[in-house]
Amino acid sequence: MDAFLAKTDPEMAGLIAAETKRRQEGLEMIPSENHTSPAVLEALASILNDKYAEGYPSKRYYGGNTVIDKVEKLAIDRAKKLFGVPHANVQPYSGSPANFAVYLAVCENGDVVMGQNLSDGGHLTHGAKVNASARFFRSVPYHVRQDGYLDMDEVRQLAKEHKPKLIWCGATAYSREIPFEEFGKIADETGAYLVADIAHIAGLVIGGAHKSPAPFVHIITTTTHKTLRGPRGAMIMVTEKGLQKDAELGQKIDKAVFPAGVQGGPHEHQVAAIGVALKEASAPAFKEYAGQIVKNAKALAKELMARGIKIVSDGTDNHLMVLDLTPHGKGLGIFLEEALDMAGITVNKNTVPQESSSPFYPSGVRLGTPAITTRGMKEEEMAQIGEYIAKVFNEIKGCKLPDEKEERIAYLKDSRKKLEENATIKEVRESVRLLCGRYPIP
Ligand code: DSN
Repeated sequence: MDAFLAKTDPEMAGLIAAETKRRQEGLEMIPSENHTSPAVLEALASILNDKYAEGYPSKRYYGGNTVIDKVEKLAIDRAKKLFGVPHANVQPYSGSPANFAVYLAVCENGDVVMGQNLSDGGHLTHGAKVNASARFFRSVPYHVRQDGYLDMDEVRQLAKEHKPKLIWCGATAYSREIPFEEFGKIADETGAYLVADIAHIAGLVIGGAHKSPAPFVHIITTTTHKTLRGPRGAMIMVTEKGLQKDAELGQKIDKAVFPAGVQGGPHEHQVAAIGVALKEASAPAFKEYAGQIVKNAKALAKELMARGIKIVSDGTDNHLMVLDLTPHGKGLGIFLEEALDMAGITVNKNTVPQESSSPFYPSGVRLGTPAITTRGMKEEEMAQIGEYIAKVFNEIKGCKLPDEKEERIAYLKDSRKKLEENATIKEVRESVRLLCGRYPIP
């Protein structure tokens, strides 16, 4: 395959080669990313890309879908078995359209919806102010407590007061186990649909490293490319509990994905690759992988805290952690993200609970272990990586983000220049390169 691209489009082939090199020589620690297997990528780059298949297996609006029907059915059956659910839709292009389809399936314009507040670790599509979910529905956000854990008393009180049609549980920057059972009780008490968005933890759920939401919620959404280690894509599943609440829920979800929602023809190459990822995730080795992700995250958090870095909720139960840099000044996330990038460690700046700065200049950094665990790294390497991160952090902790916009841009430009010449960061970069050399990406 590579040989064709190098001939027809050497410029693009060169860029793909450069990104491969970057990923091989650096530590990918954005917790929503992973390194997919060559088998998943092979399915993704297959001839299935060429087929239109609007509709669902045996109910298509185009001819020539006998093979495609089998592909989609196989992926659906694997999803149902692995997650223990009676209904699965594997067509969502990605997480945001999947979540939007859920709204279309169960809500009317103006209904009340509840989700975890954005700077408390929630996702944009769970009712964040800037998102369509807050434009078409009345969003009532819930929060984490001062200790960084979900405030379930607040969730119950808000649900009783506002009677939401739908409650989201699941997050994008939350390092503790999601109490699905308690959410389930609150939804039952108030009559709401409960949806678990397990995009971040799907692989942990399958691998037994996080409790499954299936017995407690009505609907589960997930992307397929994070801890699940598949292609970019998403799934929506309806649980037994969901069908008990509404026997038509499966059909409503399917209709909301297509034709009522934001999608047209399904990406069947992506569906096939999801099927391959689900098969990989059903192997015993995946259970070990999921367990190791969590062990690694715990080891890394311990090392960072021992080196004086504050972590929201003082640790982690899953694959990620949010470093809270507020004690050293507000808006430092961008400095640490950029300095770590220079050192070959890829993370993302992130807001922290009770954020005192802004989403573009937040006071935290989010990082995690799914991708580095895929490469085979274990606790020993986590201690090393913790040391590297702490060393880089020491180089930026004196930075001060100016309040004025123009001043900020000039200050960032200047600090970038200084960091590029920083001897400690250069030294860490070299150590990272050596470490990565011992752990090839798949
Ligand atoms: N962008 C994803 C993440 O990084 O968590 C969520 O959509």
